Amino acid sequence: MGVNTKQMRDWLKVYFIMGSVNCHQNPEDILRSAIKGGISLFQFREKGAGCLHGHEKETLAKELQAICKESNVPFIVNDDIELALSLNADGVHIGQEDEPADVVRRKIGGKILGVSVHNMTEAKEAIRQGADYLGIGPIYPTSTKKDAKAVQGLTFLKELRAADIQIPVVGIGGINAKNTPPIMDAGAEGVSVITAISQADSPEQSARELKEAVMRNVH
Ligand code: FQP
Ligand code: MG
Repeated sequence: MGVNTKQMRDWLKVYFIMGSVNCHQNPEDILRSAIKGGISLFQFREKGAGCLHGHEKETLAKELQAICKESNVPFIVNDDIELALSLNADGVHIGQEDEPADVVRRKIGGKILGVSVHNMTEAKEAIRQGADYLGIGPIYPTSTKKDAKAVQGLTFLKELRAADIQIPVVGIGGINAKNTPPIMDAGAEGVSVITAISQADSPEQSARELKEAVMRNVH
């Protein structure tokens, strides 16, 4: 376990994920607005058709990390453990197709480790291997991730809580302020979004509405 559970639960409330391909405006401006609106955690996910690589990816990561630092919003890197280590990021997020969680845990020491899981076997394994939180989804239909699994709704999240597994969890996939309450009721600590903030007319307002929806339904 890398971080304090109570702190982790708080960070997961409004978890914004983004990379350059998700943005129709300048990514730095979107991140600044999202932070003003109240996001609690940020994941740099530079992935998908037309994404940046190498030096350009690293430069954008550094710029977004600096913006997070100003506001004490932890900066998580998706998939790219080497980048996370070289930037001294606050943590990493990995899925089932990425490096095994126990290997990543050894590489990152006490940094935040998030793992995507889709069933009880994967969840128990991720916990055993040192995950600080789990990402569960897609809760609702999404078109952002081309290789996303079938929509799973809230069934698995409810199953996890019914089994009294209390690791911090964030829902992901097709989430907005309006459809947030059932996710919180099912036992999540918070919600994770890409599109709802990155492509909103006002990322700040969207982040604020997500935060309000989470706070009204926090358990
Ligand atoms: N949950 C979360 C989080 N972040 C993610 N990036 C994913 C799930 C998806 O490896 P993965 O992780 O299955 O796919 P990809 O690397 O394409 O994102 F919990 F943080 F919200
Ligand atoms: Mg991944």
